[in-house]
Amino acid sequence: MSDKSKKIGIHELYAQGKEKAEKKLWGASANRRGFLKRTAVLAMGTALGAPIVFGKTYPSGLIPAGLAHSKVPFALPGKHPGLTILNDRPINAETPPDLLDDKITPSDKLFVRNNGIPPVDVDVNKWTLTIEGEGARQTKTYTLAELKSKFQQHTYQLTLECGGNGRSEFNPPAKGNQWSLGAVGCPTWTGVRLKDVLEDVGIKSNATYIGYYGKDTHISGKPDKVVISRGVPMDKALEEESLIAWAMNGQDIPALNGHPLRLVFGGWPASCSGKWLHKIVIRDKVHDGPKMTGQSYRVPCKPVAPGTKVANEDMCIIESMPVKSLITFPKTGGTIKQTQNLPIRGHAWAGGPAIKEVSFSIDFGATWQKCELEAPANRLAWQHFNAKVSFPETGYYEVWVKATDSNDVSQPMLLPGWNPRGYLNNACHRIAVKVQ
Ligand SMILES: Nc1nc2c(c(=O)[nH]1)N[C@H]1C(S)=C(S)[C@@H](COP(=O)(O)O)O[C@H]1N2
Ligand SMILES: [Mo]
Repeated sequence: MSDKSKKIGIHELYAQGKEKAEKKLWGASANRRGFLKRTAVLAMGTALGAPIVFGKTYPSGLIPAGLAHSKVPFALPGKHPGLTILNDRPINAETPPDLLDDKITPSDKLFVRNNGIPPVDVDVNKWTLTIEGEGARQTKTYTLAELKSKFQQHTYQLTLECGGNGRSEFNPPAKGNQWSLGAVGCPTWTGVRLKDVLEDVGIKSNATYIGYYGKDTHISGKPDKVVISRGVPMDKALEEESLIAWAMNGQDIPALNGHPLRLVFGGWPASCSGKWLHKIVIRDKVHDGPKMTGQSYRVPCKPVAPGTKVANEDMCIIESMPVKSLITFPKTGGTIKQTQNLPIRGHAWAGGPAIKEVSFSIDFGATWQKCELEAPANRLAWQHFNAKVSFPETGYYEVWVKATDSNDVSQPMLLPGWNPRGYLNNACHRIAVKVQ
């Protein structure tokens, strides 16, 4: 379901073959008794926005009345219809750059990257968070209400970017979701400091890493199979901006983004920020949950030629994300009728350092001019830039934007180092402009 132009009605899709339609929409069809398989019922519940209570006896082939007038692919519940759906099982959707124009990303415009199936039966009154592990002085469980009342609450604007954002440009191509530019966003997050909670439990001197566990379920349908369990080293875990959050932009976190509780580590691969959070382990070694080991979220420790096979032991865990920027206005491909003072704007960020300069080029990187740059709302929030661009005559141009961080590291103009899984593409964003 990657081709958005092929939007058809759900009846039409089912008419072309019920089994095929169910597999396409829900990932599975009938079980031996003619009912819809459990995983498909879960996926259908996500599209409907509520769990199907009597899903056990949902007949295969039946179009849910709640979606009878839908076009497929469906708009994702709680999400802007302009998001580009890359995959629907699990759900992965990115935000086109022009929809990321807000200084604070609205909740319906934050991308979605799911590795499994979100929990459909969330009861906030029963939700708990347990902290345990070799590096914890005790095992302790908090209810959501306890977290909210016991610890001081903090709000930060924090940038989340998937480690694979920009993957679609690598050659030879890397497997995985073919993210282009929009697996990034910067909403505000409210919660408690992870540090305060870990200190309340007690951190032993052997503590090395934290790891998370979420309540999503594996795509295979196996109830005990962990979807993803990643984490961060203790020094990142203990930073002031590292949050256990329950709110995005002052409201409940959207279901697809981890309601009712998630970790948020601004500036690090968003895969560290566990959604539907119910357990944190304090480890005495580097956490080794699913997608923490092997080649996942790792790049070659030393640069390699494109296409090189790299042994696991030569792959290093991605920590903070590199300096990057995005032009959110104007939209690429537009025609303008002015040669003077075209406003451009967007955001720039890096995974730890602040941005100290953003510049633009209209001559393919030969010369650069400075943009105006705003200070971040807080550490690890993206920064806004704007400029007025004048063109010498009518014709085709590309506007390129390049950010430089406080360590004097700049974005590469074109593709950075190839890596087997296609992470960390922080090449300059380019937009096409025709001046008539
Ligand atoms: N429990 C859980 N947490 C998760 C994931 C997941 O699939 N399950 N995906 C991770 C990845 S790879 C990314 S990029 C971010 C995406 O966050 P978002 O969907 O809120 O944008 O969540 C991370 N946390
Ligand atoms: Mo990700």
